[in-house]
Amino acid sequence: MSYFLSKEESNFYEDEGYLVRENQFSINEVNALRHALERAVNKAQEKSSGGKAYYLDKKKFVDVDYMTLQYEPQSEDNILKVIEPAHFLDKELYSLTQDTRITDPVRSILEEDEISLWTDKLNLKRPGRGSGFGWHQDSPYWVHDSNNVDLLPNVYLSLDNADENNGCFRVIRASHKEGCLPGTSNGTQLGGFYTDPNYFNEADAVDFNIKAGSLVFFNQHIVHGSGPNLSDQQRRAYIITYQPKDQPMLKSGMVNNIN
Ligand SMILES: O=C(O)CCC(=O)C(=O)O
Repeated sequence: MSYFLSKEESNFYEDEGYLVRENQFSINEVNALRHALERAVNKAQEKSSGGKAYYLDKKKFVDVDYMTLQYEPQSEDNILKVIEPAHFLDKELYSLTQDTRITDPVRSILEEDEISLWTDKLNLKRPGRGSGFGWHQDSPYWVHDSNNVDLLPNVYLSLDNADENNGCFRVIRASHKEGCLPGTSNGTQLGGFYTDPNYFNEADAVDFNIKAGSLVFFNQHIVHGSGPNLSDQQRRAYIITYQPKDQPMLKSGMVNNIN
């Protein structure tokens, strides 16, 4: 079975900068992936004591084993917000990076049969604690490390049902067309990574009220973000980013071609 994009889907992705494919993974598969995610979280927490901690805008980060851990702000009990990358923490996450439901559409987007992994991250957004992600593009984070910044499509796999209450993923439709946009200049350390609101229109936001097991493919230049999780439900996701074959991964510099 193959999962390449239809012409219509490819055109939609090109025009809008994103594409949703709902219910691609069964609830049994999602449950197994949730376990894999929680195993990865435990491993990352164990490793974190051997890493290097630092603070940006009072937010805690730890670098360990080619991995960056980001913690929830104002959380005294060290709640993890993001683990990047996570594929080497658990074999099920690693296998997922090779799953054709994810990689065939990416091959269509890149118009390449052979692709490699760029990066991947677990976004954990815990009930009542998980903070949001301000509007930003991914490309300004990557432009200095990649020779292919126009060729880094993302895939968001929703591991919980999501809506505005638990901080569903959102994009600004068609905001990917101008490449890297200017960042805000509010004097903070991370401010430059948030997109200047003069360069997009929040009225063009698309909220992904999607079920666990659904996929959102999105362009590395699209402006995206999400609100906090104020609910009592989890809102976990795995985001995987690809590139053409034989290219080094973001953090480790190793090459991880997809079979
Ligand atoms: O998980 C989310 O809701 C947003 C994630 C995001 O913006 C990112 O990881 O760049």
